[in-house]
Amino acid sequence: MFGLMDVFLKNDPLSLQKDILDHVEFTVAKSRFNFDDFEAYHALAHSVRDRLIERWHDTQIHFNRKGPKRLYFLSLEFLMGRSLSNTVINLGVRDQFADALSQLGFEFEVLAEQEGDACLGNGGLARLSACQMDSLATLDYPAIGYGLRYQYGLFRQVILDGFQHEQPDYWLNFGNPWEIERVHITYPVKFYGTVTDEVLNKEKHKVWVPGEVVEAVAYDNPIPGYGTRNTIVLRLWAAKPSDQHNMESYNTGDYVDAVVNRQRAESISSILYPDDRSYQGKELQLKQRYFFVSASVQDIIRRFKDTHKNFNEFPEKVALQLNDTHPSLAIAEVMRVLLDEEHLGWNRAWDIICKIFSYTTHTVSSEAMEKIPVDLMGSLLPRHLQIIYDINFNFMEKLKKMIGLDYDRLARMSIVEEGAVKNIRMANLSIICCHTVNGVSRLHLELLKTKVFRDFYELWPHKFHYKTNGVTQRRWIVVSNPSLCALISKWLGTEAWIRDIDLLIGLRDHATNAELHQEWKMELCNDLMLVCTIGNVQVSLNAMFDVHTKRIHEYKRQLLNILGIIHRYDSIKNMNKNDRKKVVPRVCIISGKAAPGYEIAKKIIKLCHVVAEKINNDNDIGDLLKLVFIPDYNVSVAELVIPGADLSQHLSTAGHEASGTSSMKFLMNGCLLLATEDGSTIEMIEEVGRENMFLFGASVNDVPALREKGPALKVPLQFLRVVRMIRDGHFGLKDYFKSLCDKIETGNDYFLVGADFASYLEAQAAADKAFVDEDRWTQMSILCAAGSGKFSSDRTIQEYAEKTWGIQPCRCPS
Ligand code: 26M
Repeated sequence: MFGLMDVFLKNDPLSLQKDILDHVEFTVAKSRFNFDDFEAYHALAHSVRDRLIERWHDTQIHFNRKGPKRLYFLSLEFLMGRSLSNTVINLGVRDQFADALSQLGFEFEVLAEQEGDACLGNGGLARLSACQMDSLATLDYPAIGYGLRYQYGLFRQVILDGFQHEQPDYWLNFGNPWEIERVHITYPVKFYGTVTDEVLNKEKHKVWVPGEVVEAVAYDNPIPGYGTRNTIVLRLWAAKPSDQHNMESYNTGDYVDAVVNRQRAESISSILYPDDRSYQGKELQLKQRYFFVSASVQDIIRRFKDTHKNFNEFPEKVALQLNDTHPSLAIAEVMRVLLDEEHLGWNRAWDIICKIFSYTTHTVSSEAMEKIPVDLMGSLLPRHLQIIYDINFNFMEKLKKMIGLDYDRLARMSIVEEGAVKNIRMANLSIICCHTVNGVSRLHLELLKTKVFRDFYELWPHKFHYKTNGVTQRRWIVVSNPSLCALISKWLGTEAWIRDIDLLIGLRDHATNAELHQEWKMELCNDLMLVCTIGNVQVSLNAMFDVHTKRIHEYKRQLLNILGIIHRYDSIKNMNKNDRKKVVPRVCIISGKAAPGYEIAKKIIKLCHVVAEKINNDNDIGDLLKLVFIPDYNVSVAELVIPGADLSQHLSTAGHEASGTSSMKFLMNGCLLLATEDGSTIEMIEEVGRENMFLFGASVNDVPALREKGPALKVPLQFLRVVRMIRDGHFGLKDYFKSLCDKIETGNDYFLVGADFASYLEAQAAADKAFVDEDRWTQMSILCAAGSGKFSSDRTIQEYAEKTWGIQPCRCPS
């Protein structure tokens, strides 16, 4: 008789070698005596995947046995990056695999480099989803993530002559060892058609007769927890033609055309839309969202019905989290299923809806809130439009009783926006139907309460909360900065902080310890990887590595950084030899993608390149200043850049960044922050102390008055001078940059670049001053890492679990 342990895959070097070689031979189909790095990576990944599957099965069996309330996390975007290193670390088999590989003549790190990024998302929101999945698994929560399996991830950014070009990211080209195709888990998704009334058992029911049906197939991506056997799943849907798809065309005889037509169904899940923060109501995008929502809802209801005879217990077993409004059609879809397919009746169905949905918003401006044209919704999803109208009618009636006939307010709060084009406001739908609305930082909630969602806050103050964002220390320290990870464990005397981030604060006790300082400084100087990634620009290792990486957006003010760099360049040029000796050498790194249609953002990228060209080729400046733009910023680039940064910049105009999460990754890695008091930075000040950061700029409360001043606003002479340099063609292309300069002209400068310039330069000077005092800098750096514990996604997820979702850990025995 086998003991349970005997049937598990073994992790000793010999067994691992055998597994890898078997996969070389039988999965990759290469000779075990002759295979290259890429083939070795695939065989390795498959051996790791076997171990993932084993744990995932155990987890599923355990969850099914216990029957806990489950969280369903709905997000249109997940930025997973690479999986190999993260997986072996979470499984606790990194060193065993590395040993096995070295005996086969391969280096783990080299093989890990073979993997491409999974970029199924745009930016902050999408990477947050990935971090949260890691925390859900690690904290043993019974959760399932749902998303779309786009064939084309976020566009690749290629820079040609300093201009951004977009290229398709056909990421599945070389196969994806991390997914498991579930050919038998498929659901039909309906579109278009008409709604009719039918009588069943003497009761009237709506019946939706679709005009098109597409099939959704599940692809499962296991997500392992760290320090636990629990492994949860991210289920991604892909579209394929359905056998019911447009049957008519076959009967009309044109077989070939009909088959070609069928193939078009796949386009629904083919592309991730780049974020331009203004939802354009494209038909294919709406189709994509409903496709995602419908497949996920069918899967959730099927799972519930497997073990329940009726819906009485549904709210006790199901929590649905909407990651922004993108999946908010799920509200109407669950309502439709409960009404039209389960025949629950309006009141019971509505009662369930109000108990199961929660919503997190990731934006600060009402302009960025999603709207769907009523006409579009009516044609694609006729039944859903009816349901949304019914929800709105009931809400409006109730509202009139509560606030009276305040027509302006009623119009603002209505789900339906009247006007030249009628729109459905997805945020209003979400607030009305969800039990909880979360912001992503304390300041963000304040802005929601007082501005964006004020009317709703006054009506239902109890619905509004915030959960400050966090990031996972597993990926952002353990995977991406192994030497810092070892150092932290050594000084804390334990690795337990990897699961219990609160322990990090223990570093504070050693903040002035000379021995730690020595080791920490070595760690800070560890910029080599970063230098390799910036390639052909020669830089000094003594320089301060100053990093500004995130999506390019006016509100994030990369322009402020570039103007600051021009000012620094200009100042050095005007210095005598003696003064130049006092300049702290800088390597400025900027990286990020601009939305393809966002012209100003693209000009900012070009400006960065022309300025870099000028500075980097000026021999008179030498090592004192370099500017490098790293193309195609993604998770893997971030993993290289963040550990090597000395200073990072977070320059959003106060009140515009809902939270910001890259700052958290830098902070954990002991990088100092130069930042405005915006988003989650405000909470960082409380955790690490103002004296350990370089803060500048207008605060949220100052911003309106500054904007009000218009042309009367005072801006410093240095600012006028650097803008003039661009206007005069100092860096070439003066006509091209004119519109960019006009945007920051006094009176037109919405994001207050000019107003914050003087204070920005002061903060930069303060950073220079601190950098030359090595002990002071090292101590600040230690205190930043020590104080970063609050910004772990473990804390965020625990708050969501306890306060919003009402779920409990369900730990699989190991
Ligand atoms: C919209 C229309 C069409 C296609 C895509 C979009 C779209 C996609 C993502 C719009 C917005 C999207 O994300 C918003 C976002 O990433 N917000 C960021 O969320 C982070 C996590 O909460 C915060 O830290 C950032 O402050 C916030 O900007």
